[in-house]
Amino acid sequence: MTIKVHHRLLLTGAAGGLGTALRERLKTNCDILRLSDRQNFGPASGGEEIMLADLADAQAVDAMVSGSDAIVHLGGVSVEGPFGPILQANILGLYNLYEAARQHGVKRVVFASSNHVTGFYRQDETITADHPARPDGLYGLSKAFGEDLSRLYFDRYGIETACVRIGSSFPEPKDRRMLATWLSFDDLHRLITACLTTPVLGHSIVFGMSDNAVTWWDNSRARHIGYVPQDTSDIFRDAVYARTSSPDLKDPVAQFQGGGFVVAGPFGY
Ligand code: NAI
Ligand code: 15L
Repeated sequence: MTIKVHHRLLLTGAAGGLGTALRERLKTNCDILRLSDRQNFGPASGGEEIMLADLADAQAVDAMVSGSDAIVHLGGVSVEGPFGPILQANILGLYNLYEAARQHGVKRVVFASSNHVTGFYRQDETITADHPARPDGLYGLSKAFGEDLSRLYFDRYGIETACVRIGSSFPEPKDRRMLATWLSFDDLHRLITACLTTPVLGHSIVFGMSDNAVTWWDNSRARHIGYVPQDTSDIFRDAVYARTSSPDLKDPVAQFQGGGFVVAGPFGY
């Protein structure tokens, strides 16, 4: 299987859960995989280089991006929490990343957005990428900012971006909600590969999910990316039902797509 398209591919957030899962897989997509995070995560192995950088540090981000042909951007705050760190990593950090991309001529970015951009849609609604954002907290709001920022850099400078609204990417679905939102690591890699290789990406929003029977998201606006999931949460359904109780349908956690995120964080619900 030969799928290299880029010479040097930058992966941010490389020390995190998804960065760790993608590290080996993404080596098929490039000659050199440049790994970055703000925390030390050990030495580079074959075909890799490591450049540590805090996303809030414009100079460090500029050096991190320099020489890259494309970026898979996973770095940043990945859960709901106080605004300060979200502001630094997900808002200022994203601006720094796109400014560096513009200055160094990087033309394609895969941005790890989140289902929490639309977390306040209900679990009995099916939405497309055309539905307006309804963030379920400060974290989701920061990802909505990232989607808008990347659109500006496409419209003005032609930098193509796939905003991948990742559902729940873990080894297995942990609860009943994740039967709808689950994205296997292999499907995540398939989706990123499709985003990196499709001839014309433009500025696109795609929901990051496996081929789950229950779903709240319709990817028909993203057919041009060519993502075909091959895994499904359905094989876990009986086990998840056996170990979890029926949801209280009056509970916002069970009503809204964002699940626990709709009540998390500094303000509550
Ligand atoms: P994670 O929290 O395990 O990894 C994030 C990484 O970003 C960490 O290694 C952290 O050190 C780094 N980071 C945080 N602030 C930084 C800063 N200021 N400068 C440089 N690096 C910084 O998160 P995970 O699960 O690996 O997610 C990766 C990305 O995908 C995140 O952007 C997250 O929002 C997004 N995502 C993940 C989902 C999932 O199911 N795992 C679902 C939806 C979105
Ligand atoms: C996210 O955006 C988080 O990064 C991840 O940790 C999960 O909680 C996921 O959403 C989810 O909605 O399950």
